[in-house]
Amino acid sequence: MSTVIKNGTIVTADLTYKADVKIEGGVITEIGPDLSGDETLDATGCYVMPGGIDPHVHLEMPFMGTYSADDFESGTRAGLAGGTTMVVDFCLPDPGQSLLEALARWDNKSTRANADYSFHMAITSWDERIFNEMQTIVQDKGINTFKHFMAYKGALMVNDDEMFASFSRCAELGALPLVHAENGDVVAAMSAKLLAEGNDGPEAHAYSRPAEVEGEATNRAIMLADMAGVPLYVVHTSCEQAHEAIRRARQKGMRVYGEPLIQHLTLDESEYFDKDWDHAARRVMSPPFRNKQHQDSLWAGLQSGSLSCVATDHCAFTTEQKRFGIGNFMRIPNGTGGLEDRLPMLWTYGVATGRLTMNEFVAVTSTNIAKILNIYPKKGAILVGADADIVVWDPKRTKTISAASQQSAIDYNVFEGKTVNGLPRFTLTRGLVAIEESTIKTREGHGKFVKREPYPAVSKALSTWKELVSPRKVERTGIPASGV
Ligand code: DUC
Ligand code: ZN
Ligand code: ZN
Ligand code: ZN
Repeated sequence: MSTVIKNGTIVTADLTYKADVKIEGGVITEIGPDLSGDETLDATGCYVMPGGIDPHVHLEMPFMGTYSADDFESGTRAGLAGGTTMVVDFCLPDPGQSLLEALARWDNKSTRANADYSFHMAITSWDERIFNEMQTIVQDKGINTFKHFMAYKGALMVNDDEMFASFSRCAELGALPLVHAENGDVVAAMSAKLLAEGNDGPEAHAYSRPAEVEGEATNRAIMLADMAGVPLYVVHTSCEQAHEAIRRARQKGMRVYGEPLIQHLTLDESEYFDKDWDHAARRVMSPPFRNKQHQDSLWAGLQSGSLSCVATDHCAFTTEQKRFGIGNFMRIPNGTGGLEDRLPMLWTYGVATGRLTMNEFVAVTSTNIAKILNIYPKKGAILVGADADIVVWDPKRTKTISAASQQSAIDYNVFEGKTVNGLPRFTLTRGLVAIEESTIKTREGHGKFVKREPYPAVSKALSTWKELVSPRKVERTGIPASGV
């Protein structure tokens, strides 16, 4: 059985050209003029692009006393409906749980996925068992990224010494550390003060997490990564201070990647102020939405290349779940949705406005992250041999975003009422047509775990637990010699 996508214009991160695409056995087998196959998908007037990869989602995640409402089935269905063909979820060990125990739970949860997926492993505590398991995670389990929370004190947060040790371990294993960069001590102090002063509403969440706490933590994480001799990926970069730190590090030759979210690019802090409680609480996430200057900085970063990819941090909670925080903003489950809307919103506010070229759009929604995660060109490419994860993008299709017609399991949408110009005509996951205009044809369980190989390790010799705790001489990389 073969499928041919005919009469479209292929758009990749570096090329735009007219050609048909032939798919057999879930992979691209031919690209060229006048191809034919058993099944034809008409792409007249459309752009044929690598499916989106969302590097940052939380599906059915235990968090703040509840579970995020979209699971791997509804989450990947929402993604496909919006042209996203792969997600990377965060595997989060419970307190005291080993990495491998947590991974077994995530393997179990993900069996219903409609599209391919991978995991980042979170380091939420630090001891010899975790240190040892990191090697198994990288070498046997196909996970080459480790997430560190610098916030959520008393829950997920790791301290600087733990983070530095874990970064050093990443360096020797050929893994990439990720950070949620907010100063958790300061956030905890400011939150307690706001609450004590009677500020219990959702707007206090934004006041408790100003841009400075993110800028400080981003700087700190970059310096620790430099000392450990390892690249760094900063999730949900939302402000100029964090972007500035990333830009400066990159100029010095460090491999530091920044990931703005579609929410921070298109929604601002006015969503929290002078709004009804539900409206504001539904938009409580960390980091919170910022003002226009920060948004401009993020757009500039995507344009200039100092920021690398656009994600969602999709972590959806129902209104009922958000209401756990009535009377205490610290109990409002943090998170917003966006999986279905990331590509249409970025196209509408990025490509249609002239801020991004179509090729840059593909780069920041798919190809860049495929390269960073070491899965290119299996993913993120329209090339012979690549997985047929493809979106046939119709720039003339339009809709007004509404919770009433979304795939996500929650009862509202933070982009409600926004009109998008540009939507999938077809979304294919490894050759399977999962979306045909508004018709959902997803197949539960079709999604497969994507193994990711380690990167070439910076230091070849693996240390023992004892050596890592009292480190040997640190090899610094990425900073040019003086005088350069
Ligand atoms: N931020 C959120 O808003 N939700 C999930 C975790 C996070 O860091
Ligand atoms: Zn985070
Ligand atoms: Zn409202
Ligand atoms: Zn997150």
